[in-house]
Amino acid sequence: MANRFEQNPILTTRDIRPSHPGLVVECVLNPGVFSFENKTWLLLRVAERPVQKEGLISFPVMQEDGSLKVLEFDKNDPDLNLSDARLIHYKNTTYLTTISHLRLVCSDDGIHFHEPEGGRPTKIFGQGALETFGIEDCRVSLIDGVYHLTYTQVSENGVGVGLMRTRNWNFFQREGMILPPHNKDCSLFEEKIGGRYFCLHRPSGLDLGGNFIWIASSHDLVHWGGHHCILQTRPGMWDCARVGAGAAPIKTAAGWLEIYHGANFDNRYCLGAVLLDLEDPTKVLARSREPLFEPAADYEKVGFFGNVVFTNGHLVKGDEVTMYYGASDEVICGATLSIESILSGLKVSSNYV
Ligand code: MAN
Repeated sequence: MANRFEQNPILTTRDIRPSHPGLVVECVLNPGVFSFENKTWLLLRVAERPVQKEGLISFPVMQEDGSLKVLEFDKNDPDLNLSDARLIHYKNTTYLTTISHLRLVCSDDGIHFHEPEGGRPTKIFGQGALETFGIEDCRVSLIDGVYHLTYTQVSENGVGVGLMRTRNWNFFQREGMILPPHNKDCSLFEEKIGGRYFCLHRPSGLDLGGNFIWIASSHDLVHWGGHHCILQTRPGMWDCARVGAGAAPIKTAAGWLEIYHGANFDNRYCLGAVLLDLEDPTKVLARSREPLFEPAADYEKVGFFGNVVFTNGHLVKGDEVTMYYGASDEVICGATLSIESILSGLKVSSNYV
């Protein structure tokens, strides 16, 4: 159903220059995608850390003045837990092994990407107390002629959703945190429905509830209410541990089509589809029983955090979705999918929500 680009992976850590001397790019992943000035653009997530020294683990955190401070632990410290490549647990505190910022690259063919010419700013860093551990996984939605960037803000205060807006990719209006912790995977619908804006988002329930997809509405894209939980995890299935929205929902005659990620308890991340009612997107019409896309190629199975395919960006042209995705949390790949064939796959399992 999906055709991977022959050139995959299309971007690796070797293609990306570190943002500061002394840092190493460990992962380039999970890009937001948009069209601008007749080119395809990716807003990459670039994850970095210092060159690692023997016996130590070190990682940077951003201070409120924008400078980086490197924290360092002895790998043999009994209070240290490094069992997840993405995280450092030390006593009662959790840190990230890398710090991420967002980086712009562009392309004429959608396959070969390079830094834009002409002095345009290419790096977006975290700012302030809610982004000291970095910013991640940006969705880009074009709404009323303005690009809206919803992204994950990480700090010791928790993980939440931030919003920035830009018309020209030169000046960015930062709107701050729009959904407080624990929340991520926020994708905006690109038009109003019944006079209101809508978003999909993913709060995490503690003890009760879980990592489920919710929908909310707003009059200004900053203040959100009218919350409904629309998609839960499914016991025993590929999406039993967590689900989260991908890029902006795609408007089709049958409903809003959303490509979402789901993971099991082994942290194997696959992609599935869900169809929402056109007029009332709080109604789920259908959901994939089997994954639409799963880790199969070597670069999707082995890497910084293997067995992961994760998407938060695509372009749609007629029936074709060109989806960009992070593989193994380390490299960027592309694939094309047909909307018609996703929808006909959903028909087969349409009463299975
Ligand atoms: C989370 C996010 C993503 C990441 C996946 C897999 O859902 O932090 O950035 O790709 O985990 O590690």
